[in-house]
Amino acid sequence: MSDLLAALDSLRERLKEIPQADERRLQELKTELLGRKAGALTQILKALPDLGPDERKRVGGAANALKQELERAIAAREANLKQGATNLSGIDLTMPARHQWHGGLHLVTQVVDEICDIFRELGFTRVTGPEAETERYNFYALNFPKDHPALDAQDSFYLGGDVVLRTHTSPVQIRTLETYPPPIRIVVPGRCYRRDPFDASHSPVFEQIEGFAVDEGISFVDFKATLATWARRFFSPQTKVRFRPSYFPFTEPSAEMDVQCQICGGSGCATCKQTGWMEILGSGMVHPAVLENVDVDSEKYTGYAWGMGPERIAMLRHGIPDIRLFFDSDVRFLEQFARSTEQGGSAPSSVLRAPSQ
Ligand code: 2NL
Repeated sequence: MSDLLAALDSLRERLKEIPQADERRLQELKTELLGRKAGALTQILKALPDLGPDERKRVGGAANALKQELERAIAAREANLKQGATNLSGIDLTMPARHQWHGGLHLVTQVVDEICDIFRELGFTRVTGPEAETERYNFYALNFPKDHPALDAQDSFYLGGDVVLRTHTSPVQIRTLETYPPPIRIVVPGRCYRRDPFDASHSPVFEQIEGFAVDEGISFVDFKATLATWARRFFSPQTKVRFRPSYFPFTEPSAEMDVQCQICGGSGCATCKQTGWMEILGSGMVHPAVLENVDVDSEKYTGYAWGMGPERIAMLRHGIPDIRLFFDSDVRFLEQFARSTEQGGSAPSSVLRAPSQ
């Protein structure tokens, strides 16, 4: 008999489930507990005739009391659910959902992806590599003389010994040349570090994209045509470009590329300092010494290379006056450029990691 009372006690526990049940669960509970054939309480009531009179009275009384409680709880929940369903008629199901912010890509990230995607169409593979480099990869392989000022701790961040935070992404080109035979066409975006003041036009941490092509028979014509094609796709089809002589240790000859000012169209304004032109990148034909440093035959192979600053390009394109705005994380600034990642903002199409040996 105490078995039956214990069974009633555990059935009483199940009362708690009723107020939480949805419509379907409530029907299941009704059958499980009060079902005419297999209901748990019905089973107990069925056992009553086999008991002695005293026991029958005690168990029967408790069972009937519980049955009433269960029935009341179920009826209350049924009424409750029905009321909820009726209330739904007052709700406008066509009302647009509340706006939700899903985040977006930083303007500099968008510019990097856009630039690399255009070069991808022109046959260039996107490659990345380490930010901590040895002097050999960051300087010597690139034909920097031992006494070049960039090798000074005043100008670069040394991590100890000959390990330095890369000052440009060129080491990735060296690693790629060491690993893959030409023809090579790559674009290399990534963070770089220089001991520069943090002012309106400098940041000690900045993004760079370098590009690099090495093959048989590459000439200055290929280089000009490729970069001019990129500029017209990135800025606008009518954009004019010009090349001015320059100097870098790793290219010969070297050139700066300007594009027509995107703010005034070439007539002269504050952004272009009244010149009508904006300097976009430094470039040149790969110096034969750089190729020889990684055992590429400079008689057989030639190439071109360039380096550009995505922050600077984003600033010129949008008339942003201060590079520090990119690092402040002020949402009022950033959200002006934030295409939601769900509305066409895209991840880079594909990235190859340069092997580290
Ligand atoms: C600039 C100038 C430049 C390169 C980067 C390069 C890399 C190798 C060999 C030859 Cl491995 N050149 N890169 C060439 C010319 C210019 O960057 O003003 N960047 C913002």
